[in-house]
Amino acid sequence: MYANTHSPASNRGRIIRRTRSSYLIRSGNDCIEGTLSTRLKNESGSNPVVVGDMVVWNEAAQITEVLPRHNWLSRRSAVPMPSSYAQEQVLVANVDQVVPVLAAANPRPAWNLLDRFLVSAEASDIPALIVLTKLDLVAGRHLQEIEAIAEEYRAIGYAVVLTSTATGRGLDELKVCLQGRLSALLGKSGVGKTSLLNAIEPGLGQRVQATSKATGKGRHTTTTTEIFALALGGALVDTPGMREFGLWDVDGRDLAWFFPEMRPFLGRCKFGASCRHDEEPGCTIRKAVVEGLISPYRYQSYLKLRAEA
Ligand SMILES: Nc1nc2c(ncn2[C@@H]2O[C@H](COP(=O)(O)OP(=O)(O)OP(=O)(O)O)[C@@H](O)[C@H]2O)c(=O)[nH]1
Ligand SMILES: [Mg+2]
Ligand SMILES: [Zn+2]
Repeated sequence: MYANTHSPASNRGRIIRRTRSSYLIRSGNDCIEGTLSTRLKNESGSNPVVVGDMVVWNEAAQITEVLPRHNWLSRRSAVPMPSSYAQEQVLVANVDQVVPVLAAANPRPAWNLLDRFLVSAEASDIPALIVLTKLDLVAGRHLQEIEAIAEEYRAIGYAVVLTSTATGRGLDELKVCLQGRLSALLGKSGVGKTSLLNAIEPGLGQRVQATSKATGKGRHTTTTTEIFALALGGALVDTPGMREFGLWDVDGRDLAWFFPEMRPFLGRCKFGASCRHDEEPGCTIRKAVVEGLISPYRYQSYLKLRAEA
């Protein structure tokens, strides 16, 4: 149904889905299918309009303007090419929180990928909520390990929810964290992002698919980024699974700042701001790792990202 385009207030809305040739815009209770105006098509940069953007369209249902973004989450373009040609890929804009999702098993949790999401969220000034799901698949020592790691992230200050769509564990707690907010689910293929969406909003019935038995890898069941409104208030952005997440526009010198547990130690290294917190003598960050004040795993993530930045 087309909105009344004569009233200036009505031709504004939010991009809720993007396909190859068109954009689905929600405005109040209406959905409008729009295309890009010639001016926006010619705009430099690869992501003039992304899911979450607030836009204005004209009588021909052409998007003519993108309102300034409050925030956006980007990664380095996954296309393999010389890094000098790397491009920014904006995944989503104007969200209230990002929700990295990891499976306790099948596929195994990718903690470094989680740290990439967290650093990127910190750099974009977007709060993060960590969801560990498929908890029904682990028991005993494996379960204790997952719970211990969850505690480490809580100690840093992140909210962590442990869920299972098979048993219903943690879903009520998750709902409280999602209520009234626009939250973006992020994670590898097959971790259970769409399953969480379906569990929270049973009417949706979005397609999910078993991970490949042979490889344990996901099958990329979700292929488009889309916003789904939640009956409890707020909305979820479901995204296609991501295997890689290269940081975009994060200066190596700022990287430690985006590990919140490192902040209290910054500025006190012997070599001051030029310290890479690697092998330098008198490094307060490495000292904090040795003293058990910073998780060695998080520090390894830091070093890995530092080498890339
Ligand atoms: N045992 C168990 N299986 C789950 C759980 N959540 C999801 N699954 C299964 O995991 C598989 C993948 O789930 P999806 O929800 O499609 O995963 P996804 O993250 O959306 O994957 P992509 O769309 O490819 O990114 C499906 O077979 C689900 O039934 C869970 O809590 N426990
Ligand atoms: Mg999915
Ligand atoms: Zn240092």
